[in-house]
Amino acid sequence: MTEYELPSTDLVTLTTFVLSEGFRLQERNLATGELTLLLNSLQTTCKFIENMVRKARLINLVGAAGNQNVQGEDQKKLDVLSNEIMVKSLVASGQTAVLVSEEDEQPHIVAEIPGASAGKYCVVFDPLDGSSNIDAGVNIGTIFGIYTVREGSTGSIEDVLRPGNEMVAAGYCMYGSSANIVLSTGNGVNGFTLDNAMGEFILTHPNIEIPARGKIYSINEGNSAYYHEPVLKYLESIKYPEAPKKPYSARYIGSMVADVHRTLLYGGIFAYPADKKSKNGKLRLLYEGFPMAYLIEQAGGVATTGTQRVLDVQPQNIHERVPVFLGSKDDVHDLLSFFK
Ligand code: AHM
Ligand code: MG
Repeated sequence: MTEYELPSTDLVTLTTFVLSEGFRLQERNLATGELTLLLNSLQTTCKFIENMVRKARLINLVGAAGNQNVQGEDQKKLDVLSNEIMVKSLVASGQTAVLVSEEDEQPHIVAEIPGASAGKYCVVFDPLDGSSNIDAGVNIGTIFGIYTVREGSTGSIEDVLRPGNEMVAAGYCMYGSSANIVLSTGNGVNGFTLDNAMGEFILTHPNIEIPARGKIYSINEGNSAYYHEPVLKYLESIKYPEAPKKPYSARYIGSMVADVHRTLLYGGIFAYPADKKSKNGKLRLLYEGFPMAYLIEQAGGVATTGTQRVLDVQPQNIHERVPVFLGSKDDVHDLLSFFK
């Protein structure tokens, strides 16, 4: 008997995978090695943040940073540090033109940064999502979406005020019991697990397909008092179904990355709806809604605001919010039937 088993898939690292994806895109004249360089830079960034997250309690990186971000939320020390790591690394990659971060009010226009050389990609990101879970050691993550700069542009806010269906790639890294990068470059979704000793992300979840129906619903039900009728009726239908259907289980971590990760693998529905208190819900369109909707659709699921495909929403400003329902195709369609 062996003491351990290798992953059942071929041993492929994220670096190898990204390189071969790059060749595939090049064959279709869609990309040069620049996207490969950018994705490698993001990979390094995630390893760096992962390292900080793991050590946070030991090196006094937990707790508030003492300032607020553009949303008026208290920033944690790790939020601030993760943002610095992302911005520095993405600028240093030489492949970016515009960066939008949850933590910074204004976009970074790379061509305007002294000494920096601009590239052709725009990256929108939440450097460390799930702030309320940071100090408790619960799963958190980094979310990112990538656009190509518009033809002739050297980088401006207009390059990122575009619907998510124009993104060329999206992904997240979850910092949990293991660190996992889940990535799509528009050709399905693949998941990688970090081997800390080797410092390599290994392909462990090839070609993720979300089950057509799940048994789990994931929503902050503490907000029920504010929910609109369709959401309340839908929740009632899955909690008190007609026999022989069984009630759904509730799972809610409060970190979008972790809740979406589970939804991708197990199926079901994740929601942060609009309600009587927040007319667009809580999640941010550009760097939470779009990347996750992109991944869910690439995995065969559905992501909607209740009235519109999330990826088709036209952003008006970089920090706007969006109601989100995403997950298994059949579950989201059931939800949508209550909006008709
Ligand atoms: P954050 O970007 O400040 O961390 O907020 C986003 C998070 C998501 O990860 C999660 O889905 C949601 O906020 C949870 O909100 P709530 O605590 O209201 O349920
Ligand atoms: Mg966030």
